[in-house]
Amino acid sequence: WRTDQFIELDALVVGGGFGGLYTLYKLRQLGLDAKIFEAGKALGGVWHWNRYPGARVDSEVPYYQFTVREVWKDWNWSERFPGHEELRRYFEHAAKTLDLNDHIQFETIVVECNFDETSKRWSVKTASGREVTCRYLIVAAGSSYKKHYPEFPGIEDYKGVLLHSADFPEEGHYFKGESTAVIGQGSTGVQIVQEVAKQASDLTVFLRTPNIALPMRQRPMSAAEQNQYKAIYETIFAATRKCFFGVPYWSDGKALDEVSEEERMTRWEELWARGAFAFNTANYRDCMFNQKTNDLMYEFWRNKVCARIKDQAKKDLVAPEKPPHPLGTKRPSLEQDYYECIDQDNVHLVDLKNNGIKRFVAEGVETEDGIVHKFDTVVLATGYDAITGSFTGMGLKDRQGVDLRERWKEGVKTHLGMTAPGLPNMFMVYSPQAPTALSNGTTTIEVQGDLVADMIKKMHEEGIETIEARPEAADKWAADIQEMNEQTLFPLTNSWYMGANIPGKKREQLNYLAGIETYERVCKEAIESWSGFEVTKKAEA
Ligand code: NA7
Repeated sequence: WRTDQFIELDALVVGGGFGGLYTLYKLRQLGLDAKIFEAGKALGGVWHWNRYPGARVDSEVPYYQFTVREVWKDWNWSERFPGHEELRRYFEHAAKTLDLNDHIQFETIVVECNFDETSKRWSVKTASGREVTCRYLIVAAGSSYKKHYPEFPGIEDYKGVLLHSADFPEEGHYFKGESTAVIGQGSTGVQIVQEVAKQASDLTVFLRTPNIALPMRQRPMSAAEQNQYKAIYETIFAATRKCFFGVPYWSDGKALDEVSEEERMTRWEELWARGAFAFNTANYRDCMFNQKTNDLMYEFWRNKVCARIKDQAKKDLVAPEKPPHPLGTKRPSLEQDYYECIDQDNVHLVDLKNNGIKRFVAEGVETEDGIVHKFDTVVLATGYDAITGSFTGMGLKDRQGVDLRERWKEGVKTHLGMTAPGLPNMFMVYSPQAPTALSNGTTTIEVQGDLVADMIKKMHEEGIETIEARPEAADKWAADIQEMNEQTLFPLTNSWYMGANIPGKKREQLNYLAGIETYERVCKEAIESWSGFEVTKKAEA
């Protein structure tokens, strides 16, 4: 099928990251002729594109992997939080084990998708002019694909090396002895600082909002340790679907004011020592709802962090007395020695809130105080048009020929975070209005991949030709999410969870907020009776 010939598929999956590969596996298990189109040269999705030093996953072993037995039984990770090279090797292992390699076409970018009313099939065009048709179109193009390049004046005049974190040269970049800048301190910027501070002669961090980073507690993992736990992997994986965040961390169900200060401090020390996202996901049940509870968490965090920084000015910037935003309403990074790196003499902070970037010049960056900071290399860790950018950037047209980008301009509309009005037989995985960024990625992906396969199987069993989200169901799904959001502290923060990191993008909660277990249950119930769907049977077509 890798020829220039016109081909007809049962299903086309767009994207070769975790979401695409898992869905391909599920659809091929149903006996469908399913294929992947992937923009990159290899599998991995974000792990294919993100090659900056220190790029690693923030979900710990064993949660961030396929739960398919054939894949995990012979695979062991080297660290609790695996790095990007190891993740890419893992994708090769998974695709080989599941025998999927012959069904993936790389360097193939989808630029337009139209639904043909006569054949009831999608017609998909690629950047190279290729066209395929498919009965089912599955978009698994990722939450962090469309890079955000802020419009800094004069950036084209800069003569040094300019890199976006998701666009590093394959051979890497040698920072040793260089004068380097990093703009942005989201999860990516925090990871980069920890590596580059140890290599560059000097590193300047342009900081707009400090990251309320949590302790990672990285450690090596032996095969013996993992093999021992494999006996209960199936139980562990089942548990990931039964909890809110897709990892088995549970709040003890109490609100903060139901416990004594002593009990609280004991619990917080324990969560802190555990590392990963334990501190914000296994905390008191009101931590994302109650400002006072969240403020106390921040105070605990700040005391821990300040004890690790000697330089008072730096302390004031990365751990200010007043919280920059409620803890957890922006994606916290996980860090090992970030604050020690920030404290190094060769690391300098520029506080963009008081001294913004005026423009780029040939030698580097000029700040508003008139100082020109000279750099060999500038790294943009400025993030993505997250969660929706990949879905609205592939020329996906609805039945009226209107692009999804237009349709979602005034707000995202999906039913169950997987289907959308006007887009029959189109399914989304790792998508807007699903638990996507607020859950362990692979848990969300497997739940959605299973649900997509269930929907298609049910369609076959019931002789259904098309299913399509009803507009009123999509309105309700969106309204329910925004209503839930209003109960939380999320709206107080301009985060990419809220679509608020991209100028001009509609500000709204982009994630389903009731947790993975509820999400799966609600979706299953709706699919069972096709609630919220327009269903067309073959005979009627
Ligand atoms: P993020 O989390 O969007 O972080 C981007 C960072 O870049 C953040 O600190 C921003 O500051 C900063 N930024 C963005 N635009 C500008 C401008 N114009 N000037 C200065 N600073 C700017 O992206 P990441 O790549 O770190 O993380 C993406 C997610 O991918 C990650 O959480 C994982 O889930 C996977 P701000 O906070 O807006 O003040």
